[in-house]
Amino acid sequence: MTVAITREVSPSFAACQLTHLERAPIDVALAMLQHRRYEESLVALGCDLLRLPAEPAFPDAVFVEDTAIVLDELAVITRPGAESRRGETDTIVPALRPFRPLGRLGAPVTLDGGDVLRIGRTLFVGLSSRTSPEAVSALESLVAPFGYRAVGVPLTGCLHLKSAITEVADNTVLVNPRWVDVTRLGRLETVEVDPAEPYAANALKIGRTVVYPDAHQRTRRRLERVGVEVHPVDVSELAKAEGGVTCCSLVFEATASGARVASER
Ligand code: CIR
Repeated sequence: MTVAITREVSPSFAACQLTHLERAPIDVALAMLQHRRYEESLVALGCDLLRLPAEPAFPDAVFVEDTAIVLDELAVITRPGAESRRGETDTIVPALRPFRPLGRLGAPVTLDGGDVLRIGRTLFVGLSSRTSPEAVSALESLVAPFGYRAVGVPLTGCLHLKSAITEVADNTVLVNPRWVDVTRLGRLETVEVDPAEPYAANALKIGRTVVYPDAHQRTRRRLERVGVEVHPVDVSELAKAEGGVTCCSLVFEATASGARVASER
């Protein structure tokens, strides 16, 4: 069973953090509707949805990806880089506990889950404004017992590593080469975003399909040309908050005992 943890859009969403975008008016009711449609897409693709209630005190709490890294063997609770987001992890801990043993990154390191791209047994960690260089070794010390390594990756021009690169099929990544040097990630097949669509590198892979913003039609055609199946979603209001499709969920396989707990809810 595939589980997707999401969190409803906060009523204070318009007060979100912004790093690279100018603040544009956000229609919060529309953001809530788009988010609901996004959740429906996850269910249509076979996920069992675990929706957490909105957090009025945390405008960015819909972006649950930043609060945890869920691996097969454990989940690591992060320490988000933006101070306004630190408290978001408090309700993620009980949500993940039924599914995985938990590790936790402690002060002073900071790390946003959006900076962590797992390819096989390697966790690539974006050295963004949110993630401290020391987070790489701190993360590695938690995951090394399970055979993972962590590798820091420099970034320019974007918020998180997964704004610049995501996995769209086995050993294949979608990348904006202006924001990250993909050769640092080893030998991978690459699809580059259309240069007119710099924000198009964030795709959420579920099975053989990617959930993908319908705003990026040119890059969508590039994905389809290489055989990636695209499930489009309209996330225009979430994008105004610098959120993409990976940011809004934590997707993972439930263990047998986790599956039992989830269905008992
Ligand atoms: C922030 O700046 O933290 C939010 N407005 C956007 C976070 C997006 N999360 C992600 O890319 N993983």
